[in-house]
Amino acid sequence: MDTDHDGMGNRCDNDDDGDGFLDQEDLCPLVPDKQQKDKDGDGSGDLCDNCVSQPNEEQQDRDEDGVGNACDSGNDQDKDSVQARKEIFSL
Ligand SMILES: [Ca+2]
Ligand SMILES: [Ca+2]
Ligand SMILES: [Ca+2]
Ligand SMILES: [Ca+2]
Repeated sequence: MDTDHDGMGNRCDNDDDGDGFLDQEDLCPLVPDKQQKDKDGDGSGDLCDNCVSQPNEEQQDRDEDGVGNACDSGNDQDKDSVQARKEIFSL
């Protein structure tokens, strides 16, 4: 893996995404994110936070649909990333 293609593999590159923020202080170590915005202040940057407006430090996502448990209605059973409530409305 060499996310930023700078010739240094992620294992020895201390800035994996090449955005100028070292991994340790980068809110999204694998997403180039020069803004480093973290609206909910949970330590995950907006660009990689699976619940941008809900503080969820763990970023847990039980059903792996890309929507964190903290803001997941839990109804995306077909895993197409559209929550069931919206899918019902769109029928
Ligand atoms: Ca970085
Ligand atoms: Ca956040
Ligand atoms: Ca969050
Ligand atoms: Ca989820």
